[in-house]
This record gives sequence, C-alpha cells and structure tokens, in this order.
Amino acid sequence: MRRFHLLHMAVYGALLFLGLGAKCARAETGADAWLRYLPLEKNAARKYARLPASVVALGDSPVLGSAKSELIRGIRGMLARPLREENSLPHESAIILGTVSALQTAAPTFLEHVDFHGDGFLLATVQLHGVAYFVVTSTSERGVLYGVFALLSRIARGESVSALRETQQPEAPIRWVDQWDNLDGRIERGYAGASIFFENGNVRADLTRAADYARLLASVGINGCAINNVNANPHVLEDSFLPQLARVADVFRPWGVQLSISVDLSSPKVIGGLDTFDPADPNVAEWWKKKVNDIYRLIPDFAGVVVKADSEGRLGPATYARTPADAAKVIARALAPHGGIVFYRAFVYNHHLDWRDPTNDRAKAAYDIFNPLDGKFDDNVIIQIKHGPIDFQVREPVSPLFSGLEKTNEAIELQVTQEYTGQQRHLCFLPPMWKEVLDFDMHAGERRTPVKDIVAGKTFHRPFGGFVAVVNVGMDANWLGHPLAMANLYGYGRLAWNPDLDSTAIAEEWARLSFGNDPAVVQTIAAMLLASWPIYESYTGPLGAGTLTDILGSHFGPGVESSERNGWGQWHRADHHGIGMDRTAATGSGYVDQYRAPVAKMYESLDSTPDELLLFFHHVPYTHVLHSGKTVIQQIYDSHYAGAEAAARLVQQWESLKGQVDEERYQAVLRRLEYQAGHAIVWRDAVCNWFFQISGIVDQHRRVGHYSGRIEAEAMYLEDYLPFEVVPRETASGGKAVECAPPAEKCSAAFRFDGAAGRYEMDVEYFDQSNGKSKFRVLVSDQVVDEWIADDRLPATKPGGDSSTRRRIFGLVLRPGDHIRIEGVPDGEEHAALDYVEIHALPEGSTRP
Ligand code: GCV
Repeated sequence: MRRFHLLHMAVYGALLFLGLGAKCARAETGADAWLRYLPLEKNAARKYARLPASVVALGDSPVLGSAKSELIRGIRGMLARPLREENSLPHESAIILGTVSALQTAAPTFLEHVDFHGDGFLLATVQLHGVAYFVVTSTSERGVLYGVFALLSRIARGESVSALRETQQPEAPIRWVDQWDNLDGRIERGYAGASIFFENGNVRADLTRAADYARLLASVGINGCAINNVNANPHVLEDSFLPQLARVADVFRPWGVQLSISVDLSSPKVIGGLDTFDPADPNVAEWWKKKVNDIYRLIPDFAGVVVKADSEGRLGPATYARTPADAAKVIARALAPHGGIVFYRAFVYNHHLDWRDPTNDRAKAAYDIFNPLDGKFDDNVIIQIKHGPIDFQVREPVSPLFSGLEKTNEAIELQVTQEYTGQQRHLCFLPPMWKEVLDFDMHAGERRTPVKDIVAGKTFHRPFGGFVAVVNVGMDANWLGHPLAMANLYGYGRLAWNPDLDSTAIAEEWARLSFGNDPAVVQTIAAMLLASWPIYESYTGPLGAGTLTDILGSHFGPGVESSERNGWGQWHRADHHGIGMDRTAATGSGYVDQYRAPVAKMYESLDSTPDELLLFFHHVPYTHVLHSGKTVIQQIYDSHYAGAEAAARLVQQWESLKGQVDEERYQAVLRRLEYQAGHAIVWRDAVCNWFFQISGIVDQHRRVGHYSGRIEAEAMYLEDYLPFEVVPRETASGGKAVECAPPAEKCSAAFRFDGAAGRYEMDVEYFDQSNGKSKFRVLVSDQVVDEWIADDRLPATKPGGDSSTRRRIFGLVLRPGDHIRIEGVPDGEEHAALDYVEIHALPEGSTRP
C-alpha cells in the first residue's frame, strides 16, 4: 500500500514537472488567499514576455520595500522569472516604482500630467529618451504599493499589461477594518480560531500572521485596522501595554496599514486614577491628551481610536448627562495635533426597551441620538454607522442616519464576519447586499445621493469619510474558517476602493485569483457566490423579519421567538394572526419619518414597500397577499423549502469541480457545504413548524409536518437512550430527541427497515455540542456502515438548533426487514443526543458512491 503511494507520488510529480498536472496541483490551506502567485500556463505566461527584466524603487522606505519585494515575489511565482534589482534609473527598460515627486526628481519629464491623488495610482508604459519604462506611481508610497498589487492581480488573471495606461482612484480616504479581538485571545463574533494579535492578555510574541494580514489588507487597498474589540478592555491604554501595541504598528507599517485601537470611555477613571470620566472635566481632557501624546511617541503613524459608548452595557457620556459629541470632542482634540481620528460608533441604543409599548423602536435610536448633534462634532471625528438600523441582519433597510448628518463625517460599518449570516458555516457572499445598500438613493439632495457618495464625503463635502468592516480573521490557516468566505473580505476591500464595481465582476475576480483561470471553475464558483445570499435569506428570515435566529445566544441557529418579549428590540411581533413591526408614521413607531420624504413615502405605504422588507415596516395578517401574489404564510413556507433545496444544489455545484481545484480546499469547502445543506433543513423545519403552530394555517403543499422517510429517534426501539423535550421545541423534529445521559455509558436506538430492496442514502440527525465529543456508530444487520465522532466546533452546549447536525451515509444497500441500529457513546456534557433518521432511495442511475 505504502509502496503504491510512493510510486503514485513519483508519477504525479513527473506529471507536474511536465506541466500536465497544473489543474489540481499542490494542496493549499487557503493561507495565501487571493495572493497565490502560482505559475501561469505557458501560453498565458507568454503574454508577459516583454515585461522588463529589472525593477527599481525610487526610495527606500518600508512601504516601497514591500512594493518591490512583492513585485519580485509575484513575478517569480507566476512567470518563473527573477526580476533584477537596480539601485537607480537604468538606461534600459525597467519597472519603476516611486511616488510622483520621486519620479519627477529622477527625470522631470517622466509624467506629463497627473490625474490621481492620495492613494490613487497610475500603471503605465512611459517612453523616456527612447527607453520604454513600466511605471507604477502615486502621490503616496502606499499608492505605489497598491499599484504593484493591481499589476500582479492583472497578471494572475491573465489580463494584458502591454501598452497599459490605467489610473485608479479610491472612492474615499477611509478604508478600514475592525477586529473584535479580546486581549485574552478570544474574538467576539469570530469564527476562525484565536486572535492573530493577542494571547493571554498580551500582544502575541510572534506577529507573523498579523504581518501577513496587513499584506492581504494592503492588496485590496485597506489602510487602517483597529485591532481590539469595541467592547474595549481599558487595559489596552495602560502605559505598560503601549509598547506592545507599537509592535503591531511595526508589522503593519511596511504595508501602509495604520494601527488603531478601540478605547473604553471610562479609562480615565478605571486605569487613570481619576474619580471621574466626565468628558467635560478638565482633568479628563488632560488625561486623554497625555495618553494620546504617549501613544504617538511610540507610534508616530497611529491612526486614531474607535469608541463604543452607552451601548450594550458600555459606559459612556450618558453617565454624566453628556452627549456623544462631548465625549468625541475630548478625544478628538487630543488626537488632532497628531492627525488622528475618532470613529464614534452610532450603534448606541437602550437594550432594556419596554416591548409592550408599540412606539418603542430600537431602529430609531441612532437617528434620534445623532441627528440633533449634526454639526457638533469636530472635523477629525467620523460617525461610524452600521448599514442597517438594527444589527447586521440578513436583510435590513438602509440606516436613515446616512441622510441625517450633513455637517458631520460618516463611515459605513459593514460586517465581513458572518455573525447573523451563517458564521462562515453557511456560504453567504455579501457584496450583493452591500451593493444594494451603497447604491440606495437617500434622496438627500437634488441629484441622486446614494449612500456610497454620502459616506465618501462627496454629497455634503466632508473632509473625511469612508468604509469600515468588522472582519475577525483568526489563527485558522484559511483566515475566516470557510475557504469561500474570503470572497467577502476581498469584496469588501474592492468595494471600499471602488463601490461602483459590480458583484459579478468581484466574484469572478476573486475566483480567478483564488482558484485559477479555468472558465468552468470561475463560472461555477462565481455562480455559487452570487446565489448564496438570497439562498441564506430564504431559509432563515425572509420578508425583512430579521434573521429569526437565537438573538439571545449564538446568533447562529433558528430561534424565532428569542427576539420577542424582551428589551433588545429586535422584535418581529409575530402572533396568532400576523407578523411584522409597524414602523409607519400613521399607525406605528414613526421610524419611517427618519428618512427623507420620498423614501419615507415609499415605506409608509404597504403598496410601495418591496416584499423583501415588508415585515420590517408593516404588521400584516398571515393571509396578506404579497406583490408576488402569494400570501405571507405561504411565502414563508415556500421560501424555506426552496432555500433548503438550493442549499443542497450548492453541494452538487461544488462537486462538479472535483479534480479541478486542489483537493485540500475542495474537501474543506465540501464539508462546509454539506453541513450547510443539513443545517438549512434544520432551519426550514424549525421556522415552518413555528409559524404553522402559531398561525394554524396549513402549507398548501402539505410539506410542513410531513417528512417522507423520517423516523423519529423517540419512536425507535431504545436501549438506555431516553426521550426528552428539546427547547425551543421547533428546533428538534417533533419537539423531542433522545439522549444517553449518565449513568449510561452507551445507548442504542434501533428500527426495522420496511422499504423495498435497493440503494439508499440515510441521514442521521444528531446534536453536536462543543462540550463533549460523543461517538456514533450505525449498523445494518450488525454490520458497521458508518461511525464518527461529534467533535465540530459549533456554538452550542445543549441540543437545539445550533447543534443539530446531519450525517449523510451514501450508497446504503438495504433489504426489507433489515435491522438498523444507531449506537451513541456520550462524552462530558454531550449526551450523544439523536433526533431522527431519514432514508431516501437513491435515484435510478445515481453515480453516488
Ligand atoms: C462587539 C452586536 C454583536 C456584539 C457586538 C455589537 C457591536 O450586538 O452581537 O457582539 O459587540 O453588535 O457592534 O458593538
């Protein structure tokens, strides 16, 4: 066996050498993301034969050093050519990297005119004294680095670079990411392992990943990163901690990424020894000033701070009856002499709202608090506004605050980490959602005023503004957990650079860079990405009702009722008769009036509210007929069934790429998609059953509550397994499951197969918690047909919608009367709980193993 393996490896190696194995070459962890620089096929490489053989960087700053080494690395990888390094402008063709001013010093006639500024760049072939140079230039060194990445991206995607003249200008100066990393190394809403910055209360000794992250960020034009949780630990500002932060800034600097931190407003009191943190107190102002000066002494290019205050238990200016403008000012004034910025988050709301009062509405909070303060913030303050008025739900309208601030800088906050959109367990490509937001016309002026123009500072002529995304990469090799989730980070960077790009172009670009230029691969991956947000929406929370997840816990699995009858204000107000939040001015909370008149008018009326946001704005009976002609309740049923079917098709689409992409990522993606397909059914059943129970209206197609081939665990012949009620009940089939609780050490659930002889696939629905590693075994007539350990890292410590997981056993040959037994061995708090089994005949001619 082993000898065969070695022989196989040798033949495979030879094939690779001959260039025949290029398609499914080396295994990849995903760590290289979209910067793989794999050798291009011969024909493709030929296109770049005339690219100069040497490079010169006009300057020796760390950023230019990165630009040069990146170029050498990329060209060597993709074209198998070493680039010779020159120290000064050679008299023969070369690639020149330098700022406009360095170019002008080297040769005043190099550039005739410059139509870019800031981080914008030019890639061009320029003739000088009869020599053709390839120039990468910008007014900033960072722009030169961005130009190099753009050039390498063109080559990786097989685009021509000859006779090129391409100028790119970023839309806005602010293109940032936030990480919600805690100092102990955990990440709030992070789904890909531990922090790349912190460990056990300190900055990590080894910051290699942080440097690699900065390189990735720079490659898509991101220029700032706040590295710690907005629920900030005041300790981050202690004198002893600042040198540690400086180490992170040092690894960011060569990539033009500026360091920022989140700060806790109570710091002057908690770590500063003052008896107050009142922003109006001169001692507090003095404290911030000194602290900021100390930071700049260690980190001269420090970017500024992010503030979350008076929100979700964080202390803030409200403690002293002061406003966010008062609080922002005290820090902004300390930062201003150094060019630093304050990002003050508009995510300020009361999470103890009285849910009985129909005029209460969390969606109104940001506008109510910040609109009256318009014009009261200093010029180096930016109000960071989540794209929707609630909290990164699968669908929300655009926040009305974007058009509620005319004399204040704004940035839009997006979320790459998929907190409410499947936590990187589910595929959900978000650029199409972000595009809808960015292109939405707020009607805040005489001409179109899309959100993208407002946040870029164009509409109201603001000095600063732009884009922020919460990313939360972790130590997992592939950064975000799901290899395809990196399309969201890439897409965010591309849109922050140029929000006019379209989602299809972004998806295709990313697929090319991440998986190669094979058209079938690119088209398949792009199609999967583009379909994924509507798919996720359809089996979670359609019609604008919110994600319908467990909002009090993980924000992952179904939990329809968790949003109701509590102070968090994520209400959908479903009852026996209808569903939806009435936010109209006429009969509801009045939220719609926060929009400019044309937008308010559209949402005020049932007729002109688009179906996909209906329940966000209106409370309607289940029998209300949508624009599509369906009733609300039937749409809920239908979309959940269609969504689960579409999720299953994603698996098939991916399977068509077997052998076309490297096996390691192929398997990693396949595992996630299979999980998603199973979990989509958990979602479908939970949501449909909940609405069926509460509305009493049957599904026209009789699917809800009827599951062909399903055998409930509690109906099986049980040995030591005991039935129990799952809470909430809709998160288990029939509301019940069985568990193997102590003192039992091994349990079994068995039944007789009563179908016809044939080949089947069998799904075993069990509960995989994070607090144990139970073992399962499936036997057919005493032969083991499958066994596994429930050791996934799901966000669950009890049986329910977060832990419900499907194991699919393919190609089972069954005969009538076969005895099927599932054995469970519990571990720790996890009791090998089992929900049901579903057996389906494999279609005639199926090629499944
Ligand atoms: C960092 C939501 C998340 C919190 C997050 C908060 C915020 O409520 O669930 O984890 O806190 O948003 O954006 O501040």
